[in-house]
Amino acid sequence: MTASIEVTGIRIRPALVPVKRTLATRVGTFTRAPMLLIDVELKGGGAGRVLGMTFIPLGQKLVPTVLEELVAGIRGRPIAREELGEVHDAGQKRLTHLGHEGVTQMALSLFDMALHDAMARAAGVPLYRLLGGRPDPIPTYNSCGLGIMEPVQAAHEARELVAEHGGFAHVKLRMGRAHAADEVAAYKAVRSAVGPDVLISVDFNQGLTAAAALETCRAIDGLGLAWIEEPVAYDDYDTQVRLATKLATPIQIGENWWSWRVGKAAIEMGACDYIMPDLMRIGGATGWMRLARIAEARAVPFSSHLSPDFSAHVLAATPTRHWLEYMDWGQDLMVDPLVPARGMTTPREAPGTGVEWNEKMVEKCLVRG
Ligand code: SMN
Ligand code: MG
Repeated sequence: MTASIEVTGIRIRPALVPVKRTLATRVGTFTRAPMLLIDVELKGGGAGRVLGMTFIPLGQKLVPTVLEELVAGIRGRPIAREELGEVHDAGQKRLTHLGHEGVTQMALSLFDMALHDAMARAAGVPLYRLLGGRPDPIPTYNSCGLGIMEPVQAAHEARELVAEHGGFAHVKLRMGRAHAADEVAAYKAVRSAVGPDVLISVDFNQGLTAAAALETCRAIDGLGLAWIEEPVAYDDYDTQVRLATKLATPIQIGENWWSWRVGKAAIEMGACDYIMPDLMRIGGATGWMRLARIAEARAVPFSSHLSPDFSAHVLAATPTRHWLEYMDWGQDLMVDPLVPARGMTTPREAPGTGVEWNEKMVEKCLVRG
């Protein structure tokens, strides 16, 4: 597939979008999603588009500065499809003295994602095809709710979530309550609401101390959970190795990996059974695909974190693809966003990711000044 692009500029717009269901987690309570709408502009009129979530509004101010610097580094230079990995690495090198985590890595990841989208559009193919993938339907869980809440509320929300978009067979419950008994009570309420056949995974968002982790995880280990996600601090690998060794329930981590190399090391040390990198932290499509090859060699199930419209394409090219996380935050900013049907998501056939902005909604949510 021959394609090349020449970037002439970038347009970055911050938007704050209300979320339909407030999500309380151990890394914050989300009532609005701070998004960046990114358009990379190409010579000849083409574009690359990506919607990024910066988690907190401060990120909407910091990430664009770095992104603009990265674009300045490639402006006016033709880039071939085969060069995208080198462009990613050269961009990372430019940022070395600021470090390769946090704001810099988020900007680099979005830069890489926008360039991949632009390249696929220039080639006239869907992104999954540029990456060598297949448009098979991807199993999807509904993650648009089930924050830390009382059992009665959780039961109500779980019933709603499994009924959406023709039905889901998997939901994720956030954990991190004060007592293990409260976690079990929340789980039981959700289980009785959704019945025996729906998978339930749980996410601690790093909420447990190393000292408490084994006891709390043991208390939920017999519940038949699909996975236990991020039980402790993301970089506490000793504890994660211990948990993965001692628990029957699979340990799922990865959304806070700031590079594919960290993911590789975590897999090799046995810190997890499943992995779920975030595109915006792992190094965009380049970082994701490097880790996908490592996961293939070691047969590690690979899921996504947020960004469903982009994740569907990279998962379609991931040999050990497992679950797509469906999160609708910010999707109203898009025309015809990618929505699962009966618990499955299929990447679109339009060039790139197929993302186009719903300018009416963008106008309403734009952060000005
Ligand atoms: C999560 C974290 C931050 C924002 C939204 C959701 C959570 C997840 O860790 O995996 O869904
Ligand atoms: Mg998580």
